Amino acid sequence: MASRISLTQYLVEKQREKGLIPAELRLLLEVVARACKRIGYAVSRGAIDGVLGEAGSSNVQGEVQKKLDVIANEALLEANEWGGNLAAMASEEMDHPYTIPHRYPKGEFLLLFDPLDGSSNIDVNVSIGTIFSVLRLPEGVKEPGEEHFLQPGTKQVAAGYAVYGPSTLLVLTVGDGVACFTLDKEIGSWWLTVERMQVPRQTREFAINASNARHWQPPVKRYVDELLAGRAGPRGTDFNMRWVASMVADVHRILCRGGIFMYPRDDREPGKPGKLRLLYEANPMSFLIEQAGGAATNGHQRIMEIVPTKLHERVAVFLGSKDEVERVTSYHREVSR
Ligand code: AHM
Ligand code: MG
Repeated sequence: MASRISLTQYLVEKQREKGLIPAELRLLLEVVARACKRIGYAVSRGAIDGVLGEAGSSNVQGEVQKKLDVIANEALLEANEWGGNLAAMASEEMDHPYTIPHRYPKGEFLLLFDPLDGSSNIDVNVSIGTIFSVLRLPEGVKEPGEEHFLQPGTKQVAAGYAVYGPSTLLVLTVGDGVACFTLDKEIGSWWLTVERMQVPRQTREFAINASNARHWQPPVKRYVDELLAGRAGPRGTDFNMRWVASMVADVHRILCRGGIFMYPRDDREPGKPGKLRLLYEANPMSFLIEQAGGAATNGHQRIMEIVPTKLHERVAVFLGSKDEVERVTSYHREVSR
């Protein structure tokens, strides 16, 4: 049997050979990966364990929580609170950050997550996932508060996601490229299955929820109309469209074969800058995409350079193959000029 590289070995090598990550970060990532195994297991049990359907509660953004949203959130909190590597955690499903209970030692990292992304797909057996991001607690801070999470994405020291699909995958960056691991459910190990994911610069595939087309702003309309015009239009080629409605699944496809993912700001609720959350979704995905050679903007600026002003901040997202992200961003800039 060809020798395989496990997640542990991959991380130990990053720590030892390249000095890229401290031991505490390695341990933290292993715990996150373990929690993802647990979540993947709960997801796979579905109706057998009665975990489908609504939990009967809402989160801070007023969205109805599914039972599995709550289970996944708990799994991440429980797995990560005692390890001694974290100062606090923040989640899409919790109003405020979760500080590490006093009975456990505190570490220097902050963990942020969307415990179960793709809520509309939970009950219909379509791929969903967990997205996470790791920041460092600013130096000198003893008691972490909400304000310490408000760091731009460029400060992330690690980010990744798990996809609960036909295979359970973990896609990870510690700032040295993007690696993909596949869960071997019999043995319980994550095996390295793609060492360096690369997003092709060009693409002929795009992802957007087109049911919102009537609310789009002019630069997005212009860009998508040009794609839809196909060979006869200004782009002179036919484009294909895909929309899973699970960001993890859409981004994973783009990491595998290219494409552009868009969730723009639109005119439905003019005060709301997009649907997706900057800290739990846009930043970790932007870090991964950039590490794989792609680009990510909010139409005007690089997502990872946005300085957040609140924990649950939302943002417009254009990410994926560089040439396409640059094109749609330039259409926005033309309008603002
Ligand atoms: P969620 O975190 O509540 O699941 O919402 C985020 C999801 C993304 O995974 C996906 O890209 C998007 O919402 C789909 O939105 P829509 O249903 O409007 O197409
Ligand atoms: Mg989400």
